[in-house]
Amino acid sequence: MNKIIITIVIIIIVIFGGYFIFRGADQPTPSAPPIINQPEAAVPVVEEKIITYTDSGFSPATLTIKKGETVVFKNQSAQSMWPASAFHPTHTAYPTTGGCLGSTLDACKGVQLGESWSFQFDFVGNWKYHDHLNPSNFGTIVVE
Ligand SMILES: [Cu+2]
Repeated sequence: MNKIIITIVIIIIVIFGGYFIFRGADQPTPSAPPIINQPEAAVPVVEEKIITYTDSGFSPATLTIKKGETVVFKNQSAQSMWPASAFHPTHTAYPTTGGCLGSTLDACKGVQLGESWSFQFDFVGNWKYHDHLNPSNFGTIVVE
């Protein structure tokens, strides 16, 4: 008789114990709010449009950009480079004035190895340019 009572008590303990264990597992654990690790003001990332000048010329030869974007001409050649608007030697194809010889699309000096020169294109069109120091090297900026 005692064994039966003890067995029933053990079964009840196991059932209730299991009930409480599973009930506890079902309850969602409170979680901390996600930590947002971002600066308060998002800084717009401006993609650099780069043209590399090597001994074999400007690369890419034709670069397509959007109006208002800036192109960086990087000199990685053995000589100085002087990016300037077509056409050599007047440099008047790009529709601005006030440059050294014609339009403002003109570096106005030889850009040394490792240096760069940047120009912002504000007019839609196909703008040809060349190296004023070596006019056989040229390229085109397509502004859309
Ligand atoms: Cu020129």
